[in-house]
Amino acid sequence: MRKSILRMFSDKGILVDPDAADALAKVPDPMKCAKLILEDDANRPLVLTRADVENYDACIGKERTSPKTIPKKYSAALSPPVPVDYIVILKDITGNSTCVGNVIDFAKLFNDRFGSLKKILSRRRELSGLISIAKAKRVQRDVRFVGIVNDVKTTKNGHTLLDLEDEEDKIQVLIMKGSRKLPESFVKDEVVGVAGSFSKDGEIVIAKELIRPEVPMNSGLVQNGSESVVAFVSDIHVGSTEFLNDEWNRFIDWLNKDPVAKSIKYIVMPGDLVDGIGIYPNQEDELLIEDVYEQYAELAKLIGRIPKRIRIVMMPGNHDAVRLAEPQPALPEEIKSLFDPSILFVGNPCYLQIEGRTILAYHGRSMDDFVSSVRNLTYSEPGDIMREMLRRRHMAPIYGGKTALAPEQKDYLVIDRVPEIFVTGHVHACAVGEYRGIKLINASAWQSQTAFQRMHNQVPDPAKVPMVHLGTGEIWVEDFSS
Ligand code: D5M
Ligand code: FE
Ligand code: ZN
Repeated sequence: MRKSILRMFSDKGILVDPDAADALAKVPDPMKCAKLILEDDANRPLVLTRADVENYDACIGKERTSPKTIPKKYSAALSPPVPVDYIVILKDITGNSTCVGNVIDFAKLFNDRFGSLKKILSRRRELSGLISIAKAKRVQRDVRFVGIVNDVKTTKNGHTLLDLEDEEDKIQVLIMKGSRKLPESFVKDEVVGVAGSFSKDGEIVIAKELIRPEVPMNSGLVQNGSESVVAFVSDIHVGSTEFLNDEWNRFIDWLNKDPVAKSIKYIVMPGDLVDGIGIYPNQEDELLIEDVYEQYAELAKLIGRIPKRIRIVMMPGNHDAVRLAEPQPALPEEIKSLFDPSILFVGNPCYLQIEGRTILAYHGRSMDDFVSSVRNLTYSEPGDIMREMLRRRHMAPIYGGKTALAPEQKDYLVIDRVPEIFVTGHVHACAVGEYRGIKLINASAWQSQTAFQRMHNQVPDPAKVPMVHLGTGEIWVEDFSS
């Protein structure tokens, strides 16, 4: 048994650490566990470790996705042929925040980010045999290492110079101008892998390859028999004078009457549910409802007309009544209590599984920082920005920009699982696309252009609803703008 399992790994070019072999032998169903690991192309390791084995809940007998273990509140039997109808929260800061008291310790956050992304990078063949920066400096040969970007400079000759750092040392890496295969745009605090060789004086490393954590190539959703549709409704901004009441009502009427809408079983709302108060200077001039509780009460009223068959997932954004620093926990009890108890409140970002599909939902505040740091990224093409997040396996790498980050001990903005659907809001655009098999969605808005957006020449694309069929992966947009 042990031998045949080890052979399964070696056939795929994966080495098995002895500790991992022991762990595998001890799981309730070693063969099933091995198959699970081998099928998980997204996370295929170069060397299988004990941690890899223990990472799979199904291996260690903790099946989170089994319908039996799902809290009743979020599960409801559907008539056949769809066997189950449920939502599972896979990862969320809510209830797990460790930012307490006044100890502000960003070191733990960045160590966790570095560790998680290094783990992803260490599975890349281009980085096999990677060593620490300190060791690289000692060996002075062709080296491979991982670092977090401390600074990015352009030299007077137009080359790029990166200051990289790991847990114990720092190094400078030179990327020659025009070198093909090497990415050009780096942002502060992203984690990259380098393969390169030392300069003659042994001071800096000339990069031959720069490796991003990246998401694996895959060909998209495999059909799963679900007949449900999930709709994405972002940036409602209730309370704003620019809230699009008529368009909203048109959408709700459609949900109630149109036969096409019958298959919608879930609505995910990725933040900016209300306009809030004191979010930007002179916001009062653009508020119809000046009390934040009344804004949520009005939202509850608007949502009350959504057909009861639809499960709603609500996430906060930068206009909502929770801490601004990300990851943001779910809305507090006093606000939840204004809503129907069937609504599921989650944090920002949040990994969800709906009918077996992994969905990563993030409001998207960091898109402001991506647009100001990376050439060629614009507010009108959020899909491009989301692709940059996936390449870096991080939703908000840049520290010190507009996106406030909370000093949690774990970095919840790392994209450690490969989602099947990735949805954002914030930029009030409507975009659907795909990157390496992952559906990308920016879920429009229900607010027309604000004075601020007018000033910055930002043109929203409101009152659109992107939808995904969970069974087939088909994706389309319903337009309620006129
Ligand atoms: O953000 C809606 C859109 O407006 C989003 O594209 C960012 C832009 N926006 C809003 N406020 C600012 C500031 N202060 N700086 C830069 N860009 C901004 P929302 O979160 O709905 O206000
Ligand atoms: Fe918004
Ligand atoms: Zn926003």
